[in-house]
Amino acid sequence: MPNIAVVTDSTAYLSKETLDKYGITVVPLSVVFGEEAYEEEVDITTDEFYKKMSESEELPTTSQPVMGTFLETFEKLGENHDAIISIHLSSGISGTYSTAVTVGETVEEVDVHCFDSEVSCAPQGYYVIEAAKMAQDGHSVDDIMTRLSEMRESMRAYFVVDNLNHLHRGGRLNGAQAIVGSLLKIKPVLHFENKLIVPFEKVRTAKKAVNRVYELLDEDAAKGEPIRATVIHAQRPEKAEEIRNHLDQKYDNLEIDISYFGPVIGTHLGEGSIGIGWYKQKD
Ligand code: MYR
Repeated sequence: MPNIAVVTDSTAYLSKETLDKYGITVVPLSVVFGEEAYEEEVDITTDEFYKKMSESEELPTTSQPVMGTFLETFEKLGENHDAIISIHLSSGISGTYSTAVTVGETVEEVDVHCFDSEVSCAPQGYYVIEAAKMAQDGHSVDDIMTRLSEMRESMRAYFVVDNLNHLHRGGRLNGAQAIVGSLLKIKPVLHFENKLIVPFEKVRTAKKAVNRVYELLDEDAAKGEPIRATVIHAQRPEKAEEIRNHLDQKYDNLEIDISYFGPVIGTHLGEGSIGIGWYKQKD
């Protein structure tokens, strides 16, 4: 039975309980306030981060893990594993994946297989959990990588931000440059296309935007297949709970989680953002 280690980065925002249960290793990204860098959820909690951001005159920035962190992680895991699967946030919004690939190629002790989730947050976490479960069950690297690609076919993530300035300022909003002025006054539904964040549809109010995401979920959920969904929020637990209750009452083929936008992603989306992600589970 192969002994495969699963690595991800902190933007999957997996709970300690999940990390311990599946033996997942996390490489943290950081938020930077002025001269001070904080590894997210190591040096700064999500609550502390949003408080600090709201009080800070200068908005924070983010940084990906340095090569040395990946090297140390891969080499250590290589001591007692046959292979490593390293799953990261979309390569279109961060250099994390490509750093993992570069470092993975230099490590001699162990084969490193990197997977670009083409998304982030809890949807990325779903890939990580699936890979870790399969590794525990003794599946091969090939089987796991094939399943991750299959999951990507049905993975969806839509999100709505309270204020587009964060995304715009951080340079992570694509396909909207020409209309950004007018976009800043409305609430577009955003999603990933070819690894980049682009407006999916322009909607005038946050309520209409969330309703539009319900319609999109409806198209998939109506097929009756088992779906795992997550409501992701940036300091809006009540709203997330309301959406979860709504979805829970409407469908019986949906397993719904609540998750959050932690410091690094919160830097780029801002407080108040809400997202819904889902994928088709194995029958
Ligand atoms: C870095 O500095 O390398 C990190 C950059 C992170 C950019 C995050 C942009 C927003 C991502 C939204 C994800 C929503 C998933 C449902």
